[in-house]
Amino acid sequence: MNAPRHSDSKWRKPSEAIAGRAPVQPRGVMRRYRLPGMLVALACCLTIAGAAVTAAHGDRAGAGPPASDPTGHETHLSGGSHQGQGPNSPFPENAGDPQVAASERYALPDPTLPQTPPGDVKHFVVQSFEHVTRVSSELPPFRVWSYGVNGVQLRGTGASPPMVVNQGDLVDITFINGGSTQANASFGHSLDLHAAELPPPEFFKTIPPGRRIHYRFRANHPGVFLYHCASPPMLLHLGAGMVGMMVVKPRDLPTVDRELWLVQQEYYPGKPGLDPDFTKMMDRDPSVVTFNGFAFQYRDHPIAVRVGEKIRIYLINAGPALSSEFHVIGGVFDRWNVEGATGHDAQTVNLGASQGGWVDFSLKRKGVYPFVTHNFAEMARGAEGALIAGDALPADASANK
Ligand SMILES: [Cu+2]
Repeated sequence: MNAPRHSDSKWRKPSEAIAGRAPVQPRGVMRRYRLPGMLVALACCLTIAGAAVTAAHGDRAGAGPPASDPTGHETHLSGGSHQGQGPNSPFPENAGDPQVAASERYALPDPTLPQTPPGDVKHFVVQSFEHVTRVSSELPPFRVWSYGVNGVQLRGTGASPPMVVNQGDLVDITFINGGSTQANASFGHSLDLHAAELPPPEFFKTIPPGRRIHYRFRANHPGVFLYHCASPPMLLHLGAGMVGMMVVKPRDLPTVDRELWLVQQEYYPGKPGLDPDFTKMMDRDPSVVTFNGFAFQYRDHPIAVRVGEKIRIYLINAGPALSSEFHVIGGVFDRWNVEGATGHDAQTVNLGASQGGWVDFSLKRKGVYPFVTHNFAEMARGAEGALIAGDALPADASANK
């Protein structure tokens, strides 16, 4: 790399970049996707694919085992994938045209950790989909592969939603590879849950577009676990975006005032509108590194918190290649947990690819507190956000001044 890939605006001090920006209030509503009542049975051939991806992956559609495998609980959703060509398709015929490909609108992911679902059994329907989106305001849109969870898709970014359960819960997973026109799945995909103690060939296997697999597991171990596609080559599927976070809350976890989630994730854009660049993945050379699927989004829209409140951020470094050194500028972590190890009074937690944990802290004065990976090459590629602390200043906060 001979020169920064982003404009000079990305090289400002964090405080300069944030000044004057409106904070984001955590929201409860994300962009939602409605599963059609009737799935279309169409056989289509995909003719557009990134050359590098095709070379790396081989057969695009139809890869994987046949339907109705009794051990894997797999069933067929009538008809398989449909490579959408209609007016709502994010992948039209002229997919190489950035103006057309930009049709998926950006929507800021809510950084508030979702509630644990009610009931004794935690049900999650996880659906893969492939879409053309931006992951940075400064780069053209390209084709990202993502997951939706229980109908929530974070379209307009490259992020996939978190899942949250409690230690000891029975977790019921239905993974659907595409299964609708809008999901637009064309590759074989899979779902590998690091929290699930199951034999991978049976449960994390690749299924073709339009198929589903169902299984249950007991979430015995607390932690922040990666989920990802395990279809070969895994580097391609993870590098294309197929990663997310499952939080398994420990039984004795102290309560806090605010819980947030951040997934650090790399992107390797290819040509506009087309699949990502596998060569860049092999070279471990991402163009973009994000928190929650879009470069600098929480720097441009800082997350509003209250001075003095107890904040917990659940973290995972999805990689697939690089490490994360998570740090809140102007803050010190009172406690942290990474991969079962715990500590206190820390400035930075280090996360290798696939590792996760959480940090507990509070902010002592009003103001803006950037959070970054302290590997500044990755920060400069987009892994930078901010908290903005204000309101309800506790009476004793002056003790810290
Ligand atoms: Cu995949």
